Amino acid sequence: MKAMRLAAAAASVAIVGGFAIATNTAVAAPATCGSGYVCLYENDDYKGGGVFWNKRNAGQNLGGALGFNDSTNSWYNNSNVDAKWFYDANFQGTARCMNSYSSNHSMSLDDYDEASSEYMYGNQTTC
Ligand SMILES: [Ca+2]
Ligand SMILES: [Ca+2]
Repeated sequence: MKAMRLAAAAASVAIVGGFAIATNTAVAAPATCGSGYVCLYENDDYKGGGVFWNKRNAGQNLGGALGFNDSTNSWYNNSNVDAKWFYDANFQGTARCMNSYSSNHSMSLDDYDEASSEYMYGNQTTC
């Protein structure tokens, strides 16, 4: 996971020493992803419909009423805690980290349209 963390940090230029700093070169959070939220998007580059979650130490299934099962192509974690998304419902199956203040504007083809649940932690040490 270290490589993923470094890649994410390089992409967002938002993590320095574990806290976020604002710089001119930082990739700004999408307008749709408010401070404190983990945001999943239907399409690349934070476009399409989204699911926005800000409850710590809690998660949700993306199917059912949300209608977002196997839909996620990009995500933005605009919070100071780690989160994960899972291939299967109820936080099961392969898990992928969404480190605090990081993002992925285009997930790998393997991960495309796979997310079925997500969980937001209460710390920066889970991922
Ligand atoms: Ca999609
Ligand atoms: Ca799935």
